[in-house]
Amino acid sequence: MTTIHVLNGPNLNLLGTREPSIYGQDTLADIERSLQAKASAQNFGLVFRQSNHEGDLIGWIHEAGLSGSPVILNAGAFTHTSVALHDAIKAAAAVVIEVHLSNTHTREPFRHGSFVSPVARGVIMGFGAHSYTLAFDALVQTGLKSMSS
Ligand code: CA2
Repeated sequence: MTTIHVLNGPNLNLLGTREPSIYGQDTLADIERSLQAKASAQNFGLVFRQSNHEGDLIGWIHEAGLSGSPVILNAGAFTHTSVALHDAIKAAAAVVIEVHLSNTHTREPFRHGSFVSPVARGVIMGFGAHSYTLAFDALVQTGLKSMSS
Protein backbone atom coordinates (compact mmCIF):
# COMPACT_ATOMS: atom_id res chain seq x y z
CA MET A 1 0.00 0.00 0.00
CA THR A 2 1.35 3.44 -0.91
CA THR A 3 1.49 5.90 1.94
CA ILE A 4 1.09 9.60 1.19
CA HIS A 5 2.88 11.91 3.61
CA VAL A 6 1.26 15.28 4.30
CA LEU A 7 3.76 17.59 5.98
CA ASN A 8 2.91 20.97 7.47
CA GLY A 9 5.28 23.67 8.61
CA PRO A 10 5.34 26.45 11.18
CA ASN A 11 2.23 28.02 12.66
CA LEU A 12 -0.15 25.78 10.74
CA ASN A 13 -1.14 24.24 14.09
CA LEU A 14 -2.99 27.55 14.68
CA LEU A 15 -5.18 27.19 11.61
CA GLY A 16 -8.84 27.98 12.20
CA THR A 17 -8.11 30.08 15.28
CA ARG A 18 -6.84 33.32 13.66
CA GLU A 19 -6.78 35.18 10.32
CA PRO A 20 -9.76 33.26 8.82
CA SER A 21 -10.00 35.83 6.01
CA ILE A 22 -6.61 34.63 4.74
CA TYR A 23 -6.47 30.98 5.78
CA GLY A 24 -10.13 29.99 6.16
CA GLN A 25 -12.06 28.46 9.06
CA ASP A 26 -10.83 24.89 8.82
CA THR A 27 -8.43 23.59 11.42
CA LEU A 28 -5.49 21.35 10.56
CA ALA A 29 -7.46 18.50 12.18
CA ASP A 30 -10.33 19.17 9.74
CA ILE A 31 -7.90 18.97 6.81
CA GLU A 32 -6.41 15.76 8.18
CA ARG A 33 -9.91 14.24 8.49
CA SER A 34 -10.85 15.03 4.90
CA LEU A 35 -7.57 13.65 3.53
CA GLN A 36 -7.85 10.54 5.70
CA ALA A 37 -11.32 9.92 4.25
CA LYS A 38 -9.99 10.26 0.68
CA ALA A 39 -6.98 8.05 1.43
CA SER A 40 -9.09 5.30 3.03
CA ALA A 41 -11.61 5.37 0.17
CA GLN A 42 -8.79 4.91 -2.36
CA ASN A 43 -6.77 2.43 -0.34
CA PHE A 44 -3.79 4.65 0.45
CA GLY A 45 -2.05 5.01 3.77
CA LEU A 46 -1.76 8.54 5.14
CA VAL A 47 0.82 10.10 7.43
CA PHE A 48 -0.18 13.62 8.50
CA ARG A 49 2.31 15.72 10.47
CA GLN A 50 2.99 19.31 11.54
CA SER A 51 6.06 20.89 13.08
CA ASN A 52 7.31 24.36 13.88
CA HIS A 53 10.90 23.11 13.49
CA GLU A 54 12.74 23.05 10.16
CA GLY A 55 14.81 20.00 11.15
CA ASP A 56 11.69 17.91 11.76
CA LEU A 57 10.41 18.71 8.27
CA ILE A 58 13.80 17.85 6.77
CA GLY A 59 13.87 14.49 8.59
CA TRP A 60 10.31 13.68 7.47
CA ILE A 61 11.12 14.57 3.84
CA HIS A 62 14.14 12.22 3.99
CA GLU A 63 11.96 9.48 5.48
CA ALA A 64 9.27 9.82 2.81
CA GLY A 65 11.62 10.32 -0.14
CA LEU A 66 13.98 7.49 0.75
CA SER A 67 11.08 5.08 1.21
CA GLY A 68 9.53 6.11 -2.12
CA SER A 69 6.48 7.73 -0.53
CA PRO A 70 5.09 10.91 -2.10
CA VAL A 71 4.68 14.12 -0.13
CA ILE A 72 2.10 16.90 -0.01
CA LEU A 73 4.04 19.77 1.56
CA ASN A 74 2.88 23.04 3.02
CA ALA A 75 6.19 24.30 4.37
CA GLY A 76 4.58 27.52 5.66
CA ALA A 77 7.03 30.40 5.92
CA PHE A 78 10.01 28.03 5.40
CA THR A 79 8.83 27.92 1.78
CA HIS A 80 10.26 31.41 1.31
CA THR A 81 13.48 30.96 3.29
CA SER A 82 14.75 27.41 3.36
CA VAL A 83 17.53 26.27 1.07
CA ALA A 84 17.79 23.29 3.45
CA LEU A 85 14.25 22.11 2.55
CA HIS A 86 15.06 22.53 -1.15
CA ASP A 87 18.20 20.42 -0.69
CA ALA A 88 16.35 17.77 1.36
CA ILE A 89 13.72 17.26 -1.37
CA LYS A 90 16.48 16.91 -3.96
CA ALA A 91 18.72 14.70 -1.84
CA ALA A 92 15.93 12.27 -0.96
CA ALA A 93 14.47 12.43 -4.51
CA ALA A 94 11.09 13.04 -2.90
CA VAL A 95 8.01 13.46 -5.10
CA VAL A 96 6.50 16.65 -3.70
CA ILE A 97 3.34 18.59 -4.42
CA GLU A 98 3.69 22.04 -2.86
CA VAL A 99 0.46 23.40 -1.38
CA HIS A 100 -0.61 26.69 0.14
CA LEU A 101 -3.92 27.76 1.57
CA SER A 102 -3.48 31.32 0.35
CA ASN A 103 -2.34 32.59 -3.04
CA THR A 104 1.05 33.83 -1.90
CA HIS A 105 1.50 35.88 -5.09
CA THR A 106 -1.30 38.23 -4.07
CA ARG A 107 0.35 38.86 -0.71
CA GLU A 108 3.51 40.58 0.56
CA PRO A 109 6.50 40.46 -1.82
CA PHE A 110 8.50 38.37 0.68
CA ARG A 111 5.99 35.54 0.09
CA HIS A 112 6.38 35.54 -3.69
CA GLY A 113 9.46 33.34 -3.86
CA SER A 114 9.60 29.63 -3.07
CA PHE A 115 12.61 27.38 -2.49
CA VAL A 116 10.25 24.40 -2.76
CA SER A 117 8.71 25.11 -6.20
CA PRO A 118 11.85 24.36 -8.27
CA VAL A 119 12.01 20.85 -6.79
CA ALA A 120 8.25 20.17 -6.64
CA ARG A 121 6.24 18.29 -9.23
CA GLY A 122 3.63 21.02 -9.06
CA VAL A 123 2.15 23.76 -6.94
CA ILE A 124 -1.45 24.32 -5.80
CA MET A 125 -2.32 27.48 -3.90
CA GLY A 126 -5.14 29.82 -3.08
CA PHE A 127 -8.02 27.41 -2.49
CA GLY A 128 -7.94 27.27 1.30
CA ALA A 129 -8.25 23.78 2.76
CA HIS A 130 -9.35 22.61 -0.68
CA SER A 131 -5.74 23.12 -1.89
CA TYR A 132 -4.87 19.93 0.02
CA THR A 133 -7.60 17.80 -1.53
CA LEU A 134 -6.72 19.14 -4.99
CA ALA A 135 -3.08 18.24 -4.32
CA PHE A 136 -4.11 14.73 -3.26
CA ASP A 137 -6.08 14.25 -6.49
CA ALA A 138 -3.28 15.72 -8.62
CA LEU A 139 -0.75 13.39 -7.03
CA VAL A 140 -2.88 10.30 -7.54
CA GLN A 141 -3.79 11.24 -11.11
CA THR A 142 -0.24 12.03 -12.18
CA GLY A 143 1.33 8.93 -10.60
CA LEU A 144 2.84 8.49 -7.19
CA LYS A 145 6.44 7.85 -8.22
CA SER A 146 9.19 10.09 -9.51
CA MET A 147 8.91 10.65 -13.26
CA SER A 148 12.70 10.33 -13.66
CA SER A 149 13.02 6.92 -11.93
O1 CA2 B 1 -0.89 30.00 2.53
C1 CA2 B 1 -0.20 29.13 3.07
O2 CA2 B 1 -0.55 27.96 3.18
C2 CA2 B 1 1.14 29.52 3.73
O3 CA2 B 1 2.04 28.44 3.54
C3 CA2 B 1 0.84 29.73 5.19
C4 CA2 B 1 2.03 30.24 5.97
C5 CA2 B 1 2.65 31.47 5.29
O4 CA2 B 1 3.84 31.85 5.96
C6 CA2 B 1 2.97 31.20 3.83
O5 CA2 B 1 3.47 32.40 3.26
C7 CA2 B 1 1.73 30.77 3.09
C8 CA2 B 1 1.64 30.69 7.38
C9 CA2 B 1 0.85 29.72 8.15
C10 CA2 B 1 0.38 30.47 9.36
O6 CA2 B 1 -0.83 29.97 9.74
C11 CA2 B 1 -1.58 30.73 10.57
C12 CA2 B 1 -2.74 30.16 10.97
C13 CA2 B 1 -3.56 30.85 11.79
C14 CA2 B 1 -3.23 32.11 12.23
C15 CA2 B 1 -2.04 32.69 11.84
C16 CA2 B 1 -1.22 31.98 11.00
